[in-house]
Amino acid sequence: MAETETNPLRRPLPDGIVPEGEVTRTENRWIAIVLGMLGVMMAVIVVTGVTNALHPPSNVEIIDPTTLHLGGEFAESNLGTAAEPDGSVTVRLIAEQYNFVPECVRVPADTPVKFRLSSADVIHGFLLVGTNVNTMVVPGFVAEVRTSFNALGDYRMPCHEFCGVGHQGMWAHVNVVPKGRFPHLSTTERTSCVQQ
Ligand SMILES: [Cu+2]
Repeated sequence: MAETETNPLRRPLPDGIVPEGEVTRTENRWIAIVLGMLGVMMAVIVVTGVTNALHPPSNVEIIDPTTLHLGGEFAESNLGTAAEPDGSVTVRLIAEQYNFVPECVRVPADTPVKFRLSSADVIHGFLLVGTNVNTMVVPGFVAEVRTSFNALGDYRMPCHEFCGVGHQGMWAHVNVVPKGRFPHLSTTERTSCVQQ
């Protein structure tokens, strides 16, 4: 004789109620699947890290974030907009908690613009609304983005990677002026629109 028939406490479950044993089995199955997915993701992070296969989203160009300000391309006197011999301009910026240096850059309209950025501390983001410019700024790497502006005016430039408690205040501007109003710069001169 079956146990269920002799045990008065074992009454058949009402319709729609799943037996407890089956619930436990289903939960255990899901726990195993989730742990497996976590394991795969951890393995991908560790393997790509150990084999140096983690790539920042732009060009792979490394730089020492602890000595950015001491000399070389990202020294303070070299930041801002520089004119290139071919008529294009290069804008160099440092992203740091919680601002961009310089916080306002001026560029001519209808001209190829190359942005080069690096971070002095943590990961920041660089986004120009309404353009193709959208990149992460990862410490240890130079982020490079090329664009050109055909509409004049001020483009707001928010940091779009959460970088700490002051993140929401991390904004800068790109000021696009007509070609004729952009100053003629020698090879060593830099310009910005930061008010002194
Ligand atoms: Cu930031």
